[in-house]
Amino acid sequence: MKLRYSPTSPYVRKVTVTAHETGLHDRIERVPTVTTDPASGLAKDNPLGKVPTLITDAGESLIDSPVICEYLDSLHKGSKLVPAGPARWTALRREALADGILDAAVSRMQESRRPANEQSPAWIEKQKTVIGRALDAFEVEADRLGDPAGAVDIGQITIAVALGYLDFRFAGDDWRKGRPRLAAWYERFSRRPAMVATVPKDWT
Ligand SMILES: N[C@@H](CCC(=O)N[C@@H](CS)C(=O)NCC(=O)O)C(=O)O
Repeated sequence: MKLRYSPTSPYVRKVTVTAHETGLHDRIERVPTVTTDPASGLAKDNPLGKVPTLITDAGESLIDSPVICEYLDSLHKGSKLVPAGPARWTALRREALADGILDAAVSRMQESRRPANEQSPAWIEKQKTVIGRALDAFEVEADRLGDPAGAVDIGQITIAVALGYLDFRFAGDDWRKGRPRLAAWYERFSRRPAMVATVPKDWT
């Protein structure tokens, strides 16, 4: 398998954490990809021009981190990251909400990189509000997120990656303030080897 990636993408981190947790990391060849460079050939594998994009051993291109993570989950025999039964919907609900934090945070980041006179303060404020509401929802259920050192699911991984991205890009916002249970859960989850091995570094 080949994974087209960029080093700071949180969606790529989510896939990479999943690869570590499922024991598949060594089976994935990593292909650095600059999404804005037409010479990268990304568009041929993913017409949307986004990373992560996974090319399977059969040559099929899989796009979108939920799809790629579910594919990786289908390849191993261990405890499933996308569980069956009622737990499936809890995990997928949490994944979708945490992906929403990522979407809003990436959008805010991109907006803040536009020339100052083209930026929309209202747009940035809207993304902050969305992120705050989603974090508050996770604080409410923080005690039910599961043992951070135990069996893992895709909801937990995506929440942790989203919180890590907020630390990486918006450390000054202090998302922990007023959310002590979520902060405590994240502090423990961050110690998992898969999280430690994938801490984002600022290349840009
Ligand atoms: N929903 C997608 C989002 C992927 C995404 O937006 N990736 C960003 C990098 S953080 C990207 O490739 N952006 C390039 C572009 O939109 O042109 C996923 O979960 O994989």
